[in-house]
Amino acid sequence: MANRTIIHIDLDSFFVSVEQVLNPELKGKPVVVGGRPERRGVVATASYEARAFGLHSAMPLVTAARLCPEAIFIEGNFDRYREFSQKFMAILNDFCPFIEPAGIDEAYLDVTGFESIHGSIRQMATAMKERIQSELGLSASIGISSCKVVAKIASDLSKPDGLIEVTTGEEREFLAPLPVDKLPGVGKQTVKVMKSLSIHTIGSLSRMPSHTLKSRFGTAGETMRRFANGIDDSEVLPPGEAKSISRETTFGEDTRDRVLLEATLWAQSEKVGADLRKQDKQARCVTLKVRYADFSTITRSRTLQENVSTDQVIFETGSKLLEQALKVEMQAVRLIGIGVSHLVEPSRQATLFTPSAQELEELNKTIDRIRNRYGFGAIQTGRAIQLKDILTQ
Ligand code: TTP
Ligand code: MG
Repeated sequence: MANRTIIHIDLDSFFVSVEQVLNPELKGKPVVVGGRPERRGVVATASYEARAFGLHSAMPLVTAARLCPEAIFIEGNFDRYREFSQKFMAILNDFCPFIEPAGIDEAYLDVTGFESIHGSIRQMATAMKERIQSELGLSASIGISSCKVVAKIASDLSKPDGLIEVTTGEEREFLAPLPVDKLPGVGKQTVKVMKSLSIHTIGSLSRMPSHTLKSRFGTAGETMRRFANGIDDSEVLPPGEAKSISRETTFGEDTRDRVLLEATLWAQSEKVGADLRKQDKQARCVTLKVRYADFSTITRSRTLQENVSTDQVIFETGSKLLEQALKVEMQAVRLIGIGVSHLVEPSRQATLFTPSAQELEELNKTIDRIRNRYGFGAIQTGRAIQLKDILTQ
């Protein structure tokens, strides 16, 4: 996967901080949101002053009151938190549209390439923190890294009001000394099993043989090992949207016929492109999938400089990936597929497009309109003509 820059941002003691903005008398004091301690229930969040007494989220309120009798207990007002959350996300959106909210007070941003706008990603992150502070009165913590998992751990470690940037290539060294429970998904049970294997730090986890982890933790073991090595290819995805659009075709007979492979890819690209435009989306990543005669399957992705929505660019990208894949593998192909992911709102900056790209987009839209009216087969374009009798899906 191409080099990326990811920000993870999380507000500090969110519910309590909102209460402190609404009532400044609460500032600098041990405050708990979750309800009155006489009532059964748990701490939603505690201010950092209260955390110094050992209070934390999910602790029974009675225990919290015993550990910190002077704490101020508040019921909380979820509607207000939601309001602040929406404003927080809107500020992030001003900085970068590639956002994946990961909770009420946290989000991932794919800020790859944004240093040219802000001088550096660190400056961008600092500006974000300043705006959130000045407009909402809240402090945020930020992690910057080449992948989501490391960015998340970095922001967590920087709390409160912090900023940690992990240089690309130094992810492993950054993670190595940390205790394993800093990794997302590693809870108390997992920590116990890891202890029995003498795994205490993320570094020792990263050095464990794959098969040992697989036998103890199943497929989650492999994910943990990759995370421990600072490897996480997962994308920053907007919520509730189709994560990808794809088409694949299994051939009646395994084939090495380049003309057939390319023609199939073209027909698939047209359908993927049409779906993309129907959703009024553009994509940043194109993925080719190839399954060989022996059922081994590869996927190859390319992140593009500019958003795509035309069949031609999807096809050309897929075709280049296919060419590379076929160079290293001599087997016949059983299945081929193409997909787009990292879907975004169309960029309206016409200057980004060369005139020919704009013309292509117009042509694609015209063909879409005809097909919407008369059916997909009403127009056969380019290489797909060779497929009339072959394609079944
Ligand atoms: P978190 O971001 O996990 O916690 P936080 O913002 O209070 O503190 P920090 O990030 O500085 O460590 O959760 C965000 C909000 O979600 C939190 O303010 C309250 C709510 N929450 C609960 O209601 N119950 C919980 O168990 C947790 C963890 C959070
Ligand atoms: Mg938080």
